[in-house]
Amino acid sequence: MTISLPRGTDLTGRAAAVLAEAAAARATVVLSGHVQPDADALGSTLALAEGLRRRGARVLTTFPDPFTLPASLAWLPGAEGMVPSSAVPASPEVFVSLDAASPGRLGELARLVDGAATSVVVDHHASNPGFGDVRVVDPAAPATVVLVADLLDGLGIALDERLATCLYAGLAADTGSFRFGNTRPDTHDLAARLLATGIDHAAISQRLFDTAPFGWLGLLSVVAGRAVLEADVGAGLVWTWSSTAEAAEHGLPGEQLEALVDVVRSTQEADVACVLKGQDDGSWSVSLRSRGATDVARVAMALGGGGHRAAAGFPSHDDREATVRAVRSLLTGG
Ligand SMILES: [Mn+2]
Repeated sequence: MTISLPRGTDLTGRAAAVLAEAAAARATVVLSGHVQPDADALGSTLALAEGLRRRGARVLTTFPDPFTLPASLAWLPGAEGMVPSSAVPASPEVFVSLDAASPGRLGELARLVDGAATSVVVDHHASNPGFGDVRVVDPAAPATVVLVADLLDGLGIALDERLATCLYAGLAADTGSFRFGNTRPDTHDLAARLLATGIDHAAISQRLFDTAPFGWLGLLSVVAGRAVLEADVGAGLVWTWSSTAEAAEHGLPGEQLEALVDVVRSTQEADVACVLKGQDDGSWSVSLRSRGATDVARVAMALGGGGHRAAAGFPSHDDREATVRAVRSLLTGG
């Protein structure tokens, strides 16, 4: 079923109606976030799944392989009930994609976009090309959980502590704890609603952002120590690298590499921060951040990735020097 709507149609309302209808019919709904899900992808998935379950749907939550969650996210309510992609039907009545900027970000689950009778895409990436039958794609939304909160309202689901914990995790993560430019007045309105349910927001933030094994300090010192500043590239570039193997040397899981860019991007002399993260297969996963003057989503998209204006990423199969050269060239070439 493809639903095409004229411009300006209330897409959130339409999507809520489609989901409400599916729930009332006890339909099977499969929900997934992007590969290596972050707090927004996971919080969106778990909150919407719980809402649909309460409305009567048969709900399955999953995410693309590798099917492992970092300790910083595995505690989210409902995460324990997620199933590997191999355990979900290929042709469910409804498939919901959350926080995935493109079908490619769904890995092996991308086939459900066409395999499901109806696919619903909920996302806030500026680079989203538009896919799925029903699209709730709003680049102005600071997080996908904001769109999910609207859907839950549309479904008539009252927010409680369990739902609010999932939503707050995504909201705090994608707004940098309300520090990034994507934070709007209504972002704080939603945060207030979530806090009013009684969630322990300090504990949520500590688990998400301020908890790492002692080995993290050793890894950080090595990676920060080898950072290179190229102040004359574009509005300034600072870059460094690490790898899952190096993280392991410090007794850390690979996901610990994700937090490195948050330290590197504080460099005053560089508008763009770039961290190359070597993967188990020898390829690079590259994180880009802008302090405001550079559209790093444009850079990432040109190199086969995607993201937001101030935070984006791309994969690379080139060597380290060639990968940085490609970034440098896009930053200077305009
Ligand atoms: Mn997001």
